[in-house]
Amino acid sequence: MSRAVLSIGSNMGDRLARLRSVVDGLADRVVAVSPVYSTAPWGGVDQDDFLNAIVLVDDPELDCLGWLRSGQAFERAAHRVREVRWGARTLDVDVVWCAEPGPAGPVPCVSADPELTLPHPQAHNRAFVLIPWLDVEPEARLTVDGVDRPIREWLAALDADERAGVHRTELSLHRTAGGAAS
Ligand code: PH2
Ligand code: MG
Ligand code: MG
Repeated sequence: MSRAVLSIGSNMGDRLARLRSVVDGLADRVVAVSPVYSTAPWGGVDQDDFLNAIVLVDDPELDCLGWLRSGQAFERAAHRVREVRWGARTLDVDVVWCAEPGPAGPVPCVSADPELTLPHPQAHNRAFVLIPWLDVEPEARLTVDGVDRPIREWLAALDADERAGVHRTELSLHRTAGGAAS
């Protein structure tokens, strides 16, 4: 069993369809999906606004690296090319947090591997991650440089400007009984 928090984002082409491709592809592994947010670009690159959401997932077969590989497969299917750091992209699937089972409950993965750094090293700086994450997991906590805090506190510590760039939309990624997103 491994449980993960995935941040999904798109700012090129049919952005909502890109996000839906992930939720549909993850299918029964999806535990919860946040509302969809329209978000100002983070990171200083001049580009179009993103749509962002958070997906909570669970799969007995996948470890944390497995979630990375799964996310990369969705990115390839969206014809993503490696581009400017923090620049425009058809689809980005980031593993924000992941936990594997331990004797006393899930144990968060901590990794400094540049291919998959966990928790995601920028998650606590990104309102476009923290706001939708709070929607689906209000009690979640995140450890940054040895400091463990509820994500609502990491969010409160951000500049008001960061939070002001994140707007909830009426768009939905929820799946219907037939399997398609509504
Ligand atoms: N992703 C980035 C860089 N900047 N800004 C927003 N608002 N949303 C993103 O998903 C995003 C970004 C690179 O991964
Ligand atoms: Mg990213
Ligand atoms: Mg990424």
